[in-house]
Amino acid sequence: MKKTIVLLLSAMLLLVLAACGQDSESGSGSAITDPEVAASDEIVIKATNYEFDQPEYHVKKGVPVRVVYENEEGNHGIIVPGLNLQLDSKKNSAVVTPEEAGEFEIACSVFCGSGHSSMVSKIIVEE
Ligand SMILES: [Cu+2]
Repeated sequence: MKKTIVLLLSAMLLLVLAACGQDSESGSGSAITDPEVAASDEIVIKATNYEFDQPEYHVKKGVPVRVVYENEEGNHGIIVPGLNLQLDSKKNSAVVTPEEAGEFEIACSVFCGSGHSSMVSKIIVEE
């Protein structure tokens, strides 16, 4: 019973965090995600328990970039709502062409345990 309550509280906290994260970017989808586009750049995002390997990842506006996700420890995934991007250990790469400069939050897309809500990073799109 106690476990259920903790889980519920965590889920609620997550929703609150997700809601907060969204007002920094107006709407979703300032990027084109297309696996057929040839990427001219690449970033690799690695996840362990419970963090990503870098606090931020830099890409360039208008330049197709292949985003590769690597699960190094535990079971995680990434979701970047502002760039229409979601990857995990099954679908682990996509080509994204960011159309707007700015900061886009990365969160873990898998409820992985006690450190889940602290798994955040960002993709910075430069002009
Ligand atoms: Cu995680």
